[in-house]
Amino acid sequence: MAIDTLPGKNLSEIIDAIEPGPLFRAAIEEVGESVAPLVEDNKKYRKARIFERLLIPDRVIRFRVEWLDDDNKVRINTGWRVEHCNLLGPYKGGLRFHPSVTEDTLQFLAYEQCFKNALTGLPLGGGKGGSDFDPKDKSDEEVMRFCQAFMRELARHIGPDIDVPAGDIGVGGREIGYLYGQWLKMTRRPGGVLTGKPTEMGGIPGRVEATGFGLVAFAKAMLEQADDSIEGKRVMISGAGNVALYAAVRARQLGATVVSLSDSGGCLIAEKGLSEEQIEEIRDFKENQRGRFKDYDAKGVKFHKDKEPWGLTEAAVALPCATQHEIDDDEAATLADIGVRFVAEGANMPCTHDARAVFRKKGVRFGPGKAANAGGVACSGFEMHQNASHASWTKKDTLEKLEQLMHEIHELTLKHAVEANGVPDYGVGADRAGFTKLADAMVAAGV
Ligand code: NDP
Ligand code: 2IT
Repeated sequence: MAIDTLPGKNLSEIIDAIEPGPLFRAAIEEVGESVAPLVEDNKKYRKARIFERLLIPDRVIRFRVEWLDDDNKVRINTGWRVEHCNLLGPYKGGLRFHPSVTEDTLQFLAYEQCFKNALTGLPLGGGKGGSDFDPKDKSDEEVMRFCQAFMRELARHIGPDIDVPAGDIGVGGREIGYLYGQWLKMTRRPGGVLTGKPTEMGGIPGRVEATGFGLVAFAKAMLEQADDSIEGKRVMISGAGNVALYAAVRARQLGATVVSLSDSGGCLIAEKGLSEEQIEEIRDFKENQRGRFKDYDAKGVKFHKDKEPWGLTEAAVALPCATQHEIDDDEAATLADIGVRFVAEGANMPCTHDARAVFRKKGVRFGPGKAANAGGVACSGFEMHQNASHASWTKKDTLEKLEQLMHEIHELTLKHAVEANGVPDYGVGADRAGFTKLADAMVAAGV
């Protein structure tokens, strides 16, 4: 069904009309519920059909990526870049390399990114890209050849003022280095075309820490808003990648007890908390040795094969930092039962719609990824600024600015939140604050 046959129909009929995949549907239904009253009350938004127009990406680029493996065999993957909306600035968002990636995954991520980027107040549009390539079982040389092949096609679509990719699952400093190296060979144009670059190549100091540190700053603000403090709290974290590891570092720095981490093979539970030395050791194990938790052994730490941390110990704060839909309604109820009062999403959409409903019902404060994990892309915005102005930021500059910005995002989200069961619904707050910025820009830009 074409969306244009439905002017004036309700939001769910509009959503059905674009026939979204399951993840994209989950993301747009969530936003739809939050912003429906804003759209109802605003004649300009309805006349300009803002909600409908924001559902459809500006364009989706799909391409073949062909490369040679270490046995000189031809390998083929699919690559995508979803350029969702550039009303607020160049398309901006990460690249994900994971075998589970489909167009649906990237459409949901690109849509979410537009709202997140709007919340930062920086001139950033929204996009996302990636591939079904799995870097996990590949040699360094294979990863390099894949990244070079991926960039051979991507290069014609991106640029520092057009579309600026960065990292996400499976894309860290190593991959960004190879992608940027290939861009340089093809274009001779150093600068802000990618963010998360190695610091020797124009990357900003502090980008590695930014998402995890920003997440903990947001969680800290949520606790303070409730007249509480993160100090001394038991914090449960899932994932052991870029976001999770630096969330653990920062939570520990602020005096919290980090009781879990996980990878796709299982989870680590540290009943008495991970020491600072253990967190550093795990960071080296994961970042440099690319180790798996099943092979990690340390005092006071127990590995649970094929398990997620939810329910395996007690905590007051949960920071899901692995991937989408890792917490469903049953797991949300378990979290509430073991005493979790605060959930802040480090990953994008790790909690299902039903999980969020459970948190709302049980009065658990919930910080949505759009707001809580915006520190990563905000820091990417700083990197674009650094590159465009040929400047050199220090890590201190970055982390101070990040802290301030996360505080502002918390305030903005809170301002637009409604109350549910006596606690602020930050989910609604983030959707409404982001939507208002995008909608006002779309009205101003005309049709
Ligand atoms: P990484 O690739 O660095 O780490 C991902 C971690 O999550 C790994 O420990 C991985 O385990 C685990 N994981 C990934 N997929 C699955 C899965 N299907 N099942 C179980 N575990 C899984 O990614 P990031 O830390 O960068 O990203 C994590 C989340 O944070 C994503 O949702 C991403 O979109 C979001 N995010 C990232 C930002 C960034 O700046 N990097 C910014 C904002 C949000 P394993 O190694 O076993 O696969
Ligand atoms: O989901 C995200 O915000 C990211 N993966 C970071 C995007 C970016 O452009 O830094």
